[in-house]
Amino acid sequence: MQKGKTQVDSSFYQDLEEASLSAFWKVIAPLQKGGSPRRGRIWRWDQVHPMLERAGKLVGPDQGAERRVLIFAGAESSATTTPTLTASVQMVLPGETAPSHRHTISAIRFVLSAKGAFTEVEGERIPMEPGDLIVTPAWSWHGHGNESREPAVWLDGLDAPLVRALKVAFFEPDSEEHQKQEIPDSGRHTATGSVRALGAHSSQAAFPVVYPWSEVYPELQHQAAGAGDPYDGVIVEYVHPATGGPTLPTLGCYLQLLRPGEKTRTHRHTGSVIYHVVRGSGYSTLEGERIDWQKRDTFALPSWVWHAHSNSGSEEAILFSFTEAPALRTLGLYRQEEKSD
Ligand code: 1HN
Repeated sequence: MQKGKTQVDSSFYQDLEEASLSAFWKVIAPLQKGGSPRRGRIWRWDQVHPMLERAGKLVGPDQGAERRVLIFAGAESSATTTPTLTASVQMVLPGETAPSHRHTISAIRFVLSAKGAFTEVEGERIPMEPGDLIVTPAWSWHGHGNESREPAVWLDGLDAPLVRALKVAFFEPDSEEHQKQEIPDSGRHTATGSVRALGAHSSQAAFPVVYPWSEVYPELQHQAAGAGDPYDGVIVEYVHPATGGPTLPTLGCYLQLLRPGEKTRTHRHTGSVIYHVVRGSGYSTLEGERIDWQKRDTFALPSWVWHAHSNSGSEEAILFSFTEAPALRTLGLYRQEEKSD
């Protein structure tokens, strides 16, 4: 064969198509580039909150909506925030219940406001307090209720797009059969988790875990006395209490603090990240684009995008975040790069 550009007559490609075959050299270039989105996105609370209030008047979990959830819709689809993660806000009004169901999609909930509402995971009621993180592992029954006088609002985080892409999404609504099932252990079996500075990872067992704000925040403050991380400021990881590994096999959760004036260095890594501003104000630079944020805003960092964070306010800034990076680590697909600036 001649060296240089391949000469192939067009009937070859037609015949290939009819044989359900495709030529590597015709299709591979875009695949090698990866093709993930490069732009960050932000959902500002002053736009999200009025829409949630309106949804509160229009639909409810008791009127067939199953859950009153507004999904932060990213560039790829209206049901996903990044190609691998879904983030949403959910509101349960006084007296409402969101029926129990289970799915192979794992979820985490970061509570924004609640006084007496609860999530029920595997038959156990977990009361919600602002700043708490509640974990519903894959295939655990979970529903929500609110017997207080205050609306309950939280941020949901799910690995839904990842699970769907792997074609392993299973869903089961609540049933009389499930209702009748005795909970084998009448004692409390929800574990209370804690945080640690960044470290090693391993796999884990599946049971509900709650990380109370009252335990996590003091640990973050304790870490704030140290130097912090050049790329993340002061950061702690929500670790699984049984394994010391990530929050879930597919989702890692973090709480980070940027001290007034603190500006992190720029890096990038595989794994997208959803950030929620718990406290304070500042900005992040994503692929050179500045995104200003303040309390209760939520923003998404696509995979492999250069980023740095800054606290431009005079108080501490606190970001809650979650990422599919644990799944990537397990699969040997995690990588990072530091910018020499
Ligand atoms: C879901 O099951 C919940 O159980 C919340 O509260 C948000 C977003 C996408 C898919 C499933 C819930 C969700 C969700």
